[in-house]
Amino acid sequence: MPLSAHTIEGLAERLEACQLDARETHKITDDYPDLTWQEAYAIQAAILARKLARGRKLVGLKAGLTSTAKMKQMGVTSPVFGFMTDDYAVPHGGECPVQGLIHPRVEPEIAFVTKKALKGPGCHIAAVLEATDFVIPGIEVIDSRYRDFKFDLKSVVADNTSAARFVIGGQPTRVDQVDLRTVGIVMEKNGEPVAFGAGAAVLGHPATAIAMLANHLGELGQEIPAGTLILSGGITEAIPVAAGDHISLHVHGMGSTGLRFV
Ligand code: OOG
Ligand code: MG
Repeated sequence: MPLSAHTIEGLAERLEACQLDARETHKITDDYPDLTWQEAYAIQAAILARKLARGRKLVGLKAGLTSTAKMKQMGVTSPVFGFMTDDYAVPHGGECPVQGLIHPRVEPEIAFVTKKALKGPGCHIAAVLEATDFVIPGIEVIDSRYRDFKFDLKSVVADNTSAARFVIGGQPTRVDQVDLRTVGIVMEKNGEPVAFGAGAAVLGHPATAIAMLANHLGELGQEIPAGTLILSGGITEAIPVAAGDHISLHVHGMGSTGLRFV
């Protein structure tokens, strides 16, 4: 039986309350094992609608579970898509209070900013590169609302793909100035290198993640507007963080960004 609009709204309310109160909950699929992709994305959309109704602004989109390292870590096999609102943004070099988060982890990512709309179906890497204004280093702070950070794909989609905070910074770089497959990254925690990789870890080329997002939105009759910030997904496994940790991400030729957990 498909979930009623009332049930979807109730599940969105539960997940968002857990996010706002920084407490864990059980998976949506524990109660609704037959949850469909459409319903999972409908719950996520209802969470966004709740935030917008309170005056929050949509500031970006994200692809997640786009690297083999991430898929292996979480035991899943395909990418997922979510959003960020203005309250998720941490300033470059700024502080991120851990109060308000449950069990945060950080991910090294390449962020894209578009200068033209991207519309699926049929969106491909060349269209993404053509529509990209610049790329820039980004660190995503993920924080699953599910107990022990364990979930299945549909539950994590409903939970807005664990989105919690993010920071971007460094050198905005044109896509013809960098090879996004071979570009190397190092993420440091308190000065110690903890994650290393190259852009190709993300679906062979991080722009592929943006094309997949455009194709996903195309199925819903939506597009990626010009001027959209998009996180293309963690290049490595996510690294747990706690108050006192300083995280920095260096991307070859694209500068660095970072944040401090307090
Ligand atoms: C889901 C979100 C993953 C990424 O970059 O792979 C993600 C999770 O692992 O909690 O944002
Ligand atoms: Mg991510």
